[in-house]
Amino acid sequence: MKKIMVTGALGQIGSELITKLRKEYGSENVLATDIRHIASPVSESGPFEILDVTDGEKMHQLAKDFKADTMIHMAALLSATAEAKPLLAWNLNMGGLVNALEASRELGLQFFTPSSIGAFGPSTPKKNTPQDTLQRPTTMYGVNKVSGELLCDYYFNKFGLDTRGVRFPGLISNETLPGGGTTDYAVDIYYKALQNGVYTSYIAAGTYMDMMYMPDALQAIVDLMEAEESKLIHRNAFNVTAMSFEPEEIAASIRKEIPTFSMNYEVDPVRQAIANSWPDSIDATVAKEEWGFSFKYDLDAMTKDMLTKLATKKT
Ligand code: AKB
Repeated sequence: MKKIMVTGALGQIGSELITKLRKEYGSENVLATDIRHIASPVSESGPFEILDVTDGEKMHQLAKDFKADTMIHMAALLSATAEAKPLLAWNLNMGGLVNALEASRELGLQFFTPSSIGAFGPSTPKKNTPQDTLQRPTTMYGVNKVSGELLCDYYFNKFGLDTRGVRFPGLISNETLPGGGTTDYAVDIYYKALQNGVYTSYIAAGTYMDMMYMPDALQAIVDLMEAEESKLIHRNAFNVTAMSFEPEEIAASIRKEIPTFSMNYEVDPVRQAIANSWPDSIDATVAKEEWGFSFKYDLDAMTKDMLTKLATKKT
């Protein structure tokens, strides 16, 4: 049985990932850590420790005491926050990652961390973006993500550490709200559709970005971590995606369930510039070939599930 330590466990991915991992591997085998403690299923359904990921010594000690054999490093600032606080983003995103890699190297842990579509930039081919291509991002988040991809490859090549990772698109979930991302509009829109029947989008019409529903994202993490090592040629930063849409298309999908839903625009120049620098749609063929990546939810299936789950929570 695996013994897994997760950083950033109260974040958007972490909080749902903990629930899934505890179901699959047993509650006592998944240590959730985060910089803050809030009473929630994550902190109450199994072991939980406070951890600031810039504290490398504490990270090492917690992993050692827990007898972890796997590290899933999630703690990071997202793209829009990183753009507002670039130095903090560098220190937290890179400092946290190097500490997690070092603890894993010293203790011989299997390692996972997510990269992002943010690792691409304006000179990257925009459509069907290949796995291996030009990466010259123009955001601090993107700089962090490309550096992180390279660092994970380095730890594998230099030290033989079993590093693995994916490039996540925007993730949509009905549990924990994202914070500080560029793709967050595609989550907010469902909440506002139910609350007011209207949404003001900060992303302009016609702006395509890749997205994925959270259950598919969590399954991708588990599948990649369980994949046979000999089949992995890329190891880190696999392109994964389930759909690509622009604001009008998600609005149309919502209208199939809530015909009176309407949308208007107040474009945020910062997040729009970030979105413009990212691909329209990425190609996940390599992830399919090397470890069988697949997904269940397309846009309409996700919309139906999101609205049903959010409506149930409201009542
Ligand atoms: C963000 O918008 O910053 C994230 C991402 C795509 O990495 N959701």
